Amino acid sequence: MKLNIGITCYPTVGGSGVVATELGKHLAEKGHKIHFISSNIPFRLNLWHPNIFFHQVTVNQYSLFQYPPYDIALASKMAEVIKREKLDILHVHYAIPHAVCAILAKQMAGTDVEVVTTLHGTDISVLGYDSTLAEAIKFGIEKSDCVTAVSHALAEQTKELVAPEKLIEVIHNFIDGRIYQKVNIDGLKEGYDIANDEKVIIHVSNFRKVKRVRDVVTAFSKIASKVKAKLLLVGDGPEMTEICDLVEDLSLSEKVLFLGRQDHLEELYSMSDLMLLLSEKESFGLVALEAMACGVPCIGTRVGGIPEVIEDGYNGFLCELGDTDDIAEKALILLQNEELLERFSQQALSVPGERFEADMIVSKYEDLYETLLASK
Ligand code: GMT
Repeated sequence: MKLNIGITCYPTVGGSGVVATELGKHLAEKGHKIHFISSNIPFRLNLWHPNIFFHQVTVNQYSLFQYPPYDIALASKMAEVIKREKLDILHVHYAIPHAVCAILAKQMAGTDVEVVTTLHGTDISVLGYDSTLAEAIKFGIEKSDCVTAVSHALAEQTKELVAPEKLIEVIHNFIDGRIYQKVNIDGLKEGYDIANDEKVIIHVSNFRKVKRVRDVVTAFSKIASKVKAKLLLVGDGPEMTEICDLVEDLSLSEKVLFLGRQDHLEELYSMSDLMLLLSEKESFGLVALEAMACGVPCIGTRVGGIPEVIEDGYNGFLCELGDTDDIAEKALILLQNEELLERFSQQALSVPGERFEADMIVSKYEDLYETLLASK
């Protein structure tokens, strides 16, 4: 059955936007009509396809309003698209504000479009320290027709914090194996002035406090005191200045490359030997999966959904949050043993295809949509 599906996500950089956009692209390739409804074209929507449409939400600023009413404008645009495009499904990513807007839009439109909400983590981590949105998050979850979470850890945490009267189905994230694979990196190391015998460690994030980039740099300084290595820091965000200062204080300026936001991460992963993902909150850890698909073992913290992605002692290691001694020790076990590093790299390569393959995960969403529509 070919469906008309609306998708709303945060269009800026971020794993949830990546997953929502990739889902839309894959569904379009399978013949469904996909309507992205958002404030901007999602940054990964870099593909022309006759089944993909984009509906922009614009908010006018009137002096009467102290704050621009974005959520109302979004709900209104959703209602317009639901009616005009006869949407069967409206799939939103994040309860706040998207699920709440979708529920309002469904009422405005007066149709029986099915609202599917996928939780990616920040709703729940925000709730952990700020209860002002608690009722809205609970409402968004309970009034959606179906709710999914990107990891078992997130589903459990949602149950504990929100206690919704709703079943939360787990559908893991996925990556496109056509993009994330080991690619030819001839000349790339040279381009970055990295010697052939130097190990490359990579960290990719939005440099928020929860990503603990300080721990990445601290662990790297311990690693670099034992092996020749460079650290690639990819991304940008609020912690950047502090991290630059730390790199200087630790006299690591020659060894740390700040690459900022980058496209074509598959090339950077392909020249890396190890990824560090040392977050204090992480509902899934999409970057670890991307890195593994390019043959990069990962060291991650035993936090949130990370243990559902990294298999300790098989394609990487799990460490306790903030234990930079142990993290450095585990990294050195790999970096000082070529044979082991190669084995972990091979084992990492097979993970995305086995458990997080795009077609398999996209089919799970299609099944879920069809079940919902059949139960009407
Ligand atoms: O990690 C972030 O700060 C970005 C955030 C987002 O909204 O894109 O990522 C969340 O969703 C991703 C896709 O499901 C997950 O891979 C990330 O683990 C999750 N981030 C957190 O839980 C902190």
